[in-house]
Amino acid sequence: MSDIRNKLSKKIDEWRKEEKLIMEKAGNKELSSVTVSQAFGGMRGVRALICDTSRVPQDEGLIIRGIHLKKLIDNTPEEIYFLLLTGELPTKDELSGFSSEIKSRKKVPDYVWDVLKHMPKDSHPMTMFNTAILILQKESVFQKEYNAGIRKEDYWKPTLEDAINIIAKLPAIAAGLYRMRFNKGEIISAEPESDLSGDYVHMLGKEFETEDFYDLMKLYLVAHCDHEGGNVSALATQTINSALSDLYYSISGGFNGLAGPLHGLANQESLKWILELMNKYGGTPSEDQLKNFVRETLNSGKVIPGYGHAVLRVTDPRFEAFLNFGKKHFPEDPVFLTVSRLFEVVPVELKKLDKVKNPWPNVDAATGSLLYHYGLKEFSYYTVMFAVSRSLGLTAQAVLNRALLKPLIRPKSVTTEDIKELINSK
Ligand code: NMX
Ligand code: MLT
Repeated sequence: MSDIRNKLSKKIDEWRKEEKLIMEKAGNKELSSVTVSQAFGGMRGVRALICDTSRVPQDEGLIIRGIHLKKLIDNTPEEIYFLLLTGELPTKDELSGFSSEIKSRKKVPDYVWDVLKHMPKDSHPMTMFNTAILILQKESVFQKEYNAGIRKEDYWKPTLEDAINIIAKLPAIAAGLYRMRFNKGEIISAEPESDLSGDYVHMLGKEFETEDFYDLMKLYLVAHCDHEGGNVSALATQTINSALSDLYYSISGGFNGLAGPLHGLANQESLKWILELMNKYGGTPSEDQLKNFVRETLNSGKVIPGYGHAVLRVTDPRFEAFLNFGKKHFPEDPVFLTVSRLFEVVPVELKKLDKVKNPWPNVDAATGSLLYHYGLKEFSYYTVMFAVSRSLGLTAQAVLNRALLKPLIRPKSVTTEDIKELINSK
């Protein structure tokens, strides 16, 4: 048994005991009540899920296993994954064992490339990515062991195997489909000894192999890794997973949600919108031009992509991390400069609309400008990178849910008639 399995095994025993005690002492305590407007309104603010990998206080932003993202931006995705899974950053030895294991599982079966090659040439990169994950489903260790009759207490073990296999393969799939979809030439093979960030950069293409782009990739993979349990992709993933569908089914389903413009696709939409703005005014727009464009967008009934949030009520610390990266490396880049200036203008305009609960930027407002700067200009690809990172959190959440023997997710719905009766009954 390698370190992570031993470590998790011990921790899971403790977590199970802790949960039993909690259920005995507080099983009947109320966490949340639900109003009619919450039921009609996307369950916003209803506290009805347990997620221990991370939490998102509305005035602080992402906290991973008790550590604020701000303190983790120099860590590697491998360290963050260990942290998400076990609740602790790895020691040097633990990291070396865990990283070697990931490295040994990188190989993507040829049948994945065969299918991707036959997809329509204009398929969205997220469609290609999710298809690749779904095709890999036949590799699921969980499914094989479930069919062989594994005990429920042990479900987390093959789920962890699926999780590590997925994490190890996704950079190669993501980079390969980038080259395929955007005619960049042959697919580049993984380098056995490279870490996740380095290998992803290497497989995207020679033009990206610089120290600065490596640093951006590392930050990108860390900052998008998890955002508690209630966001669309996390909720969808865990709901699918709760039916004992394996992780391949679960995360490809969750990522179909990430591919929506109100969720992860907002990074594509944000850069597209910024380029339209720059195109309209022929370069870096003035403050008045920015205001006009924001107002025009709002007046036409569209949202400002990259702004607002269902939980946060402050500037997203992930946005701040990316903004600081741009300020350090290329403050005068015209697209990045436009992003920085929009940060001064958009919140002021959104505050004027009383209905917007959070006028501040979220993670998706700056990332596109950074990738664009380094020549990764195909913005329909950006959500794939978000998904590679988010697979860390989603798979870790699933391992924990299996470990804690979480049941089927099945809330109760009511009809509009039921609500009308509520009115009549006062
Ligand atoms: N631009 C214009 N209107 C907005 C914006 C925005 N950026 N954000 C919220 N609103 C509107 C929203 O559409 C709603 O209008 P209506 O009642 O007419 O439907 C109203 O303000 C109230 O919405 P909120 O309660 O503030 O936000 P909610 O929790 O419903 O939605 C988002 C959260 C993130 C979906 C919303 O802020 C939004 O659409 N933002 C733009 C898209 C985006 O950046 N998504 C990425 C989120 C992060 N991620 O990576 O997933
Ligand atoms: C996320 O990273 O998942 C987004 O910020 C959306 C959310 O948390 O609701």
